[in-house]
Amino acid sequence: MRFTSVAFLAGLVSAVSAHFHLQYPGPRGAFVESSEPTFCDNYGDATTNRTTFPLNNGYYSLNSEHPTWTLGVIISAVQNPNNFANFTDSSGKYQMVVNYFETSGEGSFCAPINISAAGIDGVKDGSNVTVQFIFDGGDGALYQCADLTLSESTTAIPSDVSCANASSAAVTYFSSGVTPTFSATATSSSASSTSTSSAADAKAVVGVSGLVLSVLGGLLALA
Ligand SMILES: *[C@@H]1O[C@H](CO)[C@@H](O)[C@H](O)[C@H]1NC(C)=O
Ligand SMILES: *[C@@H]1O[C@H](CO)[C@@H](O)[C@H](O)[C@H]1NC(C)=O
Ligand SMILES: *[C@@H]1O[C@H](CO)[C@@H](O)[C@H](O)[C@H]1NC(C)=O
Ligand SMILES: *[C@@H]1O[C@H](CO)[C@@H](O)[C@H](O)[C@H]1NC(C)=O
Ligand SMILES: *[C@@H]1O[C@H](CO)[C@@H](O)[C@H](O)[C@H]1NC(C)=O
Ligand SMILES: [Cu+2]
Repeated sequence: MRFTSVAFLAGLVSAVSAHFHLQYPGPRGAFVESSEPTFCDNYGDATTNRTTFPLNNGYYSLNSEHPTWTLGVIISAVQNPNNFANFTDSSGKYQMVVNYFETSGEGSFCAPINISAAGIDGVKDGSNVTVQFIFDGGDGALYQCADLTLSESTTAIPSDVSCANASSAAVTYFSSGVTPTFSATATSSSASSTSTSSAADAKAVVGVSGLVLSVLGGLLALA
């Protein structure tokens, strides 16, 4: 139907400029859309205004501006992680604290995160850690970071933070350790702005592939 194809094209066009915003825990600095394809939204260094965040029963909240998206969360126990390698273990694997999953729906998304369950070295009550959210809504991998101090005794999510899902779409997790093939359409023009966050590092996180097909498939399914 003509209507369907117009909606489909509109989806593709809006995907070009839309991204995601981490709401809670708060990111390192104000959201900069053009920098989101780079390490930590191009905030290279850890902040000192860390969020006290639950070790066991936390929630994270984000806003998706894409209709279909993939998310994973990696963690570093380095005091000032300023490059992707600081989020890997001694064998070079990314330390996942939320395994990659796919879902759909624009707007708020708020889900549990149990940081201790990941069993990462050096991650315990009182640890300073950084979590990096890796999101792909069809225009390439996007990154936002939050610097935390973990606590066993803090509440799951502050009462003044909204925790709601805009959509009731099902979440499909990839198997543990599996990295999805992300869209390769991201611009990496700003990747050289910090020497510690090269495009090569970013590709190492998301894998190298031109498979926009799975994203197109998702959009088609929605249309
Ligand atoms: C930390 O401070 C920076 C700079 O003022 C601010 O942009 C950021 O939102 C703060 N982060 C948190 C989690 O409060
Ligand atoms: C955690 O980070 C804060 C602020 O950056 C720092 O003052 C504190 O000493 C750190 N704590 C530990 C256990 O490293
Ligand atoms: C963090 O990364 C830097 C740069 O690669 C490296 O020199 C440093 O040893 C890393 N820190 C830790 C604790 O792994
Ligand atoms: C979080 O994980 C820890 C360690 O696996 C477990 O003991 C605890 O019950 C979990 N907490 C929640 C709220 O799921
Ligand atoms: C949002 O959806 C996720 C995934 O289904 C779920 O784990 C989470 O509990 C939901 N959040 C709320 C606030 O219901
Ligand atoms: Cu986008």
